[in-house]
Amino acid sequence: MISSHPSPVKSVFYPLIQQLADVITTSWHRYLDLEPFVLPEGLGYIEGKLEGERLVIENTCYQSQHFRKMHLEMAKVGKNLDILHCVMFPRSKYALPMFGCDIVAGPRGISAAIVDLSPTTADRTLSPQYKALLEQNKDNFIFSEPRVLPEWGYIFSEYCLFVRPTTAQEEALFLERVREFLEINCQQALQLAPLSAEKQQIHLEGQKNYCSEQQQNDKTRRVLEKAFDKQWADRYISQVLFDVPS
Ligand code: BLA
Repeated sequence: MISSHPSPVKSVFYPLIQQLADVITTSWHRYLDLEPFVLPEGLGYIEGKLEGERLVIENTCYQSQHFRKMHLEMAKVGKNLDILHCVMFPRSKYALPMFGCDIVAGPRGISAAIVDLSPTTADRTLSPQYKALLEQNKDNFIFSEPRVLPEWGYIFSEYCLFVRPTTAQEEALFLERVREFLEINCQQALQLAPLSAEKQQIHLEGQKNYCSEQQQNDKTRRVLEKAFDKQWADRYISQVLFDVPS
């Protein structure tokens, strides 16, 4: 069963997920000129149910002068799994990286917390400005359980943080790093001039590659296929989570 409602009752999420969602939307409102972004028909608020596991997805989506789509998704799978997913897709007119964040929380705490500003250039490097800003506080963010990226993780930058936070202190530290990444990305965006058509093509290709590699994440696909079906999961991954820009 799949249904969509115009005005859903808000779910209660794992605390770090709610805090992260607040940090993300606060920074968007603070720095950017937000306009609504309308998701494909019926894919704003979603409920799916299969094998007794209920999946609820709440989407918030904007666009701005610099970003073609800023997507925050909070999902609840059954009673035990809470997910936050966020991507800022830049307009290819600007030499901007992809901001991405994913948190997976279960009854025993968070199993995966990842945040990155991923390059869209042909040589897969961030600009010197981004590097300098990301370098500044890098050494303050040390975690006891770093995680190893999957094979498609080559799309991420050397500043990618992928960890399992083990204490409330580590959760707070992760939140702080996400706040920095967002601030850096929004402030850089506001300073950039549009690119020439030729250079735009490079960043467009970079974004396409990022999206097609992210679409390979089997762990995301499995959760969605279980609650809905294969065809629905495919459509959601390719049109909402990681749509390739035209
Ligand atoms: C991992 N993503 C996961 C996991 C699940 C999901 C269940 C496994 C958790 C674990 O290994 O502990 C599920 N993520 C979802 C679902 C949605 C989602 C269902 O967003 C949406 C409805 N994923 C992203 C983004 C990034 C990302 C933006 O959506 C990075 C910026 C990364 N998620 C990511 C990575 C893993 C992961 C790298 C680990 C994959 C692996 O270990 O193979």
